[in-house]
Amino acid sequence: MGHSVERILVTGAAGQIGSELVPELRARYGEDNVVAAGHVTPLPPDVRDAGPSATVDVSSYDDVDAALKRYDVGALYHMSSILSALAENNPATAYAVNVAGAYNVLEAARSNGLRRVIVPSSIAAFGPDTPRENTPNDTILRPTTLYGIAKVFGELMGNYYAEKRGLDVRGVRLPGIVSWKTEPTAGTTDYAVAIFYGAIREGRYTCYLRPDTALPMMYMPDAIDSLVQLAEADPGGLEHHADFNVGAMSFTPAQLADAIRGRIPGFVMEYEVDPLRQAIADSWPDSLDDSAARREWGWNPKYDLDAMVDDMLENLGRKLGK
Ligand code: VAH
Repeated sequence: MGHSVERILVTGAAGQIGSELVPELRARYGEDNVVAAGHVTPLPPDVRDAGPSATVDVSSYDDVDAALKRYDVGALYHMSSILSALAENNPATAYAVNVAGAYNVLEAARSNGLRRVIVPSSIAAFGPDTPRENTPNDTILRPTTLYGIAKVFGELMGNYYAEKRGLDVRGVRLPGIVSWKTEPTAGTTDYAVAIFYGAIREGRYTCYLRPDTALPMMYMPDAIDSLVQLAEADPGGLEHHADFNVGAMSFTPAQLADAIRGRIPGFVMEYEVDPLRQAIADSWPDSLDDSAARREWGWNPKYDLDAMVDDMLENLGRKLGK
C-alpha cells in the first residue's frame, strides 16, 4: 500500500496478529482508513474504538463483498484463521474459515477491484517430507494438518489470482509468533507465549511439547514488519507472490526456558506432552531459508531470542501488574 488514503480492511482483527496489525496500519495510514473486521472473537477495545470496525464472517462471500463495498476498500489483510490444533478438532469450521474464507476474500477482492491483498501463510504449509533444516522457499508442500492444507490452498490460490486474475496478492509463511498483547490461544506454538505468563505469575510452566522440539519462531514486531514491508514492496522486484519464507530465529522449549531462567533465576519448566500438538510440531520444519524474501523485498528481522525475552518480560510484566 502506498501512502494514499485508500481504505484498508483487516480480517481477523481480534486475533493474535490482527489485533496488533490494525494499530500499526492506523498509525501509518490514518485511523479512519483502516477497518478492523472481526467475527466470533470480540475486538479488543483499543482496536474497536480507535477507528472503523465491522463484523465480517469470511465464510460468507456476501459478507465479505458487502464489507468491501460499504467501506470502499482498496486493500485487504486477511488474518482470519482457525489455528492448527483447534482446526484438527473442528474440521468443518476450519474448512469454512480457512479454505472457503480464503477463496471468498480473493474472489471478492478481485470482483471489487482491490489493489492489493495480503494473505499470510505459515510454516504449517510444510509437512514431514519437507527438508527440515533451512527449509527452501520452493520445496515439497505436503502438510498433514487441515490448517496446513488450507495454508497451501491459500498460497496456491494467491499465486493463481496474482498470475491469472490480475489481483496483486502477496503473502509470507509466518513462523510461530510470540507476543504479549493477546492471551495464548489454540495454536501449536502458543507454548512460547504461555510460558511467559507462567514464568511471571508462578515462576513455573508445564510445556506440552518435548524439550528438544525446534521450531521457527518470530517476535510480533518483526511479523508486523514482514506483512507491511511486503505490502509496500516494489512489485517489480517480486518473483514470488503469496509464498515467501520469512525467518527470524529457531529455538526449542528447553532453549526458551534457559533464556527465561537467565532473567528469572529458579524458573521451573516441566513437560507433559500433548500428543496432538507434538505430532503437529514434529511435522513442521526446524528452520527456514528466507533468502528469497531478503533478496526480493529486503526482509531483515530485528529480534533474536534474547531481545524477544527481554521485551516480553518487560511488557507482559507491566500488563500483568508485576
Ligand atoms: C499455530 N501459531 O500454532 C499458529 C502458527 C506456525 C504456527 O500457524 O497454529
